[in-house]
Amino acid sequence: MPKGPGNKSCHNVRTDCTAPGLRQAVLDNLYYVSGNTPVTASAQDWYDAVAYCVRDRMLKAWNEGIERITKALDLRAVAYLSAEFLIGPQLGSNVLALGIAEPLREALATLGQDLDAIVDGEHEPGLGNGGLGRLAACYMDSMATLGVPAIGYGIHYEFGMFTQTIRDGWQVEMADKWLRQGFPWEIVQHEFAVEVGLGGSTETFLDAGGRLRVRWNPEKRILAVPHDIPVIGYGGTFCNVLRLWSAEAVDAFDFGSFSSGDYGKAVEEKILSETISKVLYPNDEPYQGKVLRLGQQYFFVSASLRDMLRVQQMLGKPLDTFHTTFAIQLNDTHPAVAVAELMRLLVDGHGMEWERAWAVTTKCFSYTNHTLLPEALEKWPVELFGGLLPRHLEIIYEINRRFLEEVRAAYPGDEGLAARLSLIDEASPRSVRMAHLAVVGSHAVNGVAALHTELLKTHVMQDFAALTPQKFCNVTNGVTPRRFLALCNPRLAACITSRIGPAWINRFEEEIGKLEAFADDPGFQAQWRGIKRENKAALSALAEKHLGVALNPDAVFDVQVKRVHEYKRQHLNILRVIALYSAIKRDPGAEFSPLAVLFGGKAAPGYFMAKRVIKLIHNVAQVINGDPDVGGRLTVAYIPNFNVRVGQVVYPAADISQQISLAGKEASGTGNMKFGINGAVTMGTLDGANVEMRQCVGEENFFLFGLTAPEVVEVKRNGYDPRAYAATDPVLGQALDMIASGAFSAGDREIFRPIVDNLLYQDEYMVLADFASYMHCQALVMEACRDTARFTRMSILNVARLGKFSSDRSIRDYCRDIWNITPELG
Ligand code: Z2T
Repeated sequence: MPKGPGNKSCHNVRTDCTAPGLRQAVLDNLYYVSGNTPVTASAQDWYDAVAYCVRDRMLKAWNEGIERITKALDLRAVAYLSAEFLIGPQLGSNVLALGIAEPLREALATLGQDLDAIVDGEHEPGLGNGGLGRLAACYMDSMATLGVPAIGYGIHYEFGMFTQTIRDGWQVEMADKWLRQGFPWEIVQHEFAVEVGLGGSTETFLDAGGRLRVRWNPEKRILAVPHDIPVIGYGGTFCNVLRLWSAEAVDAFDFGSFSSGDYGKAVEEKILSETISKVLYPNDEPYQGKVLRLGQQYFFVSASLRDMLRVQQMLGKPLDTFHTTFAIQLNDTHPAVAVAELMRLLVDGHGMEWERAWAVTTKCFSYTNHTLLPEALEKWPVELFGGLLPRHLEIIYEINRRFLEEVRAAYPGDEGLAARLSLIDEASPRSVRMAHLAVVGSHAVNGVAALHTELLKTHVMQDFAALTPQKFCNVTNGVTPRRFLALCNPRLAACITSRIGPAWINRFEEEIGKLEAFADDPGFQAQWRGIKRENKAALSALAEKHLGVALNPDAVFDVQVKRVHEYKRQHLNILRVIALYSAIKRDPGAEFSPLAVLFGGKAAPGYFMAKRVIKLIHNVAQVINGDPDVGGRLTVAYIPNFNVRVGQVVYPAADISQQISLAGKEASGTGNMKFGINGAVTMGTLDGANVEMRQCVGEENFFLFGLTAPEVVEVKRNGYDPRAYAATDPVLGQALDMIASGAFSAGDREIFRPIVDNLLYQDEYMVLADFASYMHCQALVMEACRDTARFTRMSILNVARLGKFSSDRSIRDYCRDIWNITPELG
């Protein structure tokens, strides 16, 4: 007879946060939720039992949070619309927010379980590509911590970002079925499901008041079902919600077909409907103009706006005050169709006059731009757009007609200007410019770093900036110090707290600077180095286990982890590695302090060049790691399947952070900040937020190299010739020759020819132009690393002076400059 956990104690099994109470709760869940006892429980059962126990303790704040948004008449909430939320593993961060790590650890220990092992075993939901999706998650964390009422709206993809495996040095993608083991953090809210239309046609009719109205008759309807994930702030009292929509068939089953024996057809509709939220598009910047992608965008946007209007009506507030209830943030142009959808809902759905609807709409929306790359700006051919969203195309034409009328009134005769500003690109195929729709429909537009915003205003959007300069502002990105320091680097966190107290965790900008006082304290320095070494040993253990590569924890760890893209220049990094290798080969006896160069990141599955760069890195690693002349002094490793979870192990172990994009190409970067607050010193170009980070840490604590953004423009204007650099720099020439001659491919001269030829004959991202400067910088880094006290000081000062890069500061900026919301806490 298995003995049930019983309920003999007086602990409240759902709320008690003492060790005995938590122990009882875990046992209860194991027994009643998973159907297990400690004897039969698997690792997954333990995880679930602990997760539900933690979730229970979030529900008070969670229910209060929902009530706050749906009951308070005078409250403005943020609706953060994003096609991606890369939230990362949930258990650890929720335990941290609730402040129950110690009693929970103790409770589990009495059951023979290790909290850290359970936390580390979580499979993360990969519902984003990279920076943009992770930023949305950091902002959700900060809004909850600062007490900003918010709903994150997105898509509940069945398959998230693919799992990257490496076979013979090549990236091989595997489907990520993240829901296979269930996801204890979400609550499905069927009662708030809404129908979303697609396709069909429009018709006009006269309403009861004799007014001409338009009706959209969609060809297809899909049910959007919300899955709610609580986002609890640090301290555990304030909770917001992430509401992710999944697509279902309106009727799961066509009984007509079923009865007549066509079983296949009976379920066809269901399958087609579910396709909408089936899979995340794994392209980070260059978008793919696929109709399914537009369908995904409209699907979650429409469901979200209808959800907001439901709240507005529940509050009994009139529709023309909708903007006082919600500040709607568009995370890039992926949700920009919301501008047309809100107009449709107000005008067609509720009979509001166009002008009043437009006033409400523009007061609601604001738009964040995340890239300057022209190939990443979304443009939908009108044919495709109108096929899926006929009414929205009409509405966009009407928005454009009125907008261009204003433009022409302000700048009579300037038809070039009107053409450049138009929401429609008239070049064939005619297409809808989503960024233009977002700018015209918003009262504020922001870039994500000072340089990026400047370039937006002077280049990509200069005509809009001239027309409506007051709309444009900068909000430099930030990252959450909870996940990316307190949680992922517990040793450093404890060390910091021992000197300056724990207030830095939710007052990072105000408090972390106090660390500066210890920058030259020898005892503190030794402790600091000891922690970095332990973190490196932890990463080495992981590399040993998964890669069979031994990393020496006494080596300098030099790391580049991010999506693989030519503009991020992983190939510049590997050229540097090859040059260092050549130097060792030339003089194997010369002194060379141990260096481990680590890479990690996924390439878009269809990105030929990026995939070849991954292969090149692997081949170079194989040659260098196996060369007895090197003797382990230089090691190269590729960490597979880089994601949030892996990042949490990598950032704390880095000495040097590689942020080497061509100036003017990386909008901000956020990995740079995650490395920095964990004590890595940046080797980087004057790009994105690097510029501001360098200002904060001081130029002597930042390894700068490369052309500036204006210099890039200048060199290109004069006709950039990459071959000239290869011909005049022997180090560069030799590194390229080695690749071309097959030194890293067993004599095969073809496999890497596309990379070498591209560099020599095109080199859009000016790898060769920046190479010499990069190598010079490398020498300075090696010199600095040899001076232990100096390097440790640099590392401490990087942490102490990066307070600005907390996402709490970013959210305060949004609140003040864009949303007009006052945070309730902090
Ligand atoms: C993305 O991660 C970013 C920009 C995009 O433009 C798309 C994706 Cl998926 C459409 C990144 C930027 O590259 C990076 O510089 C920035 O830090 C990040 O967004 C967050 O703003």
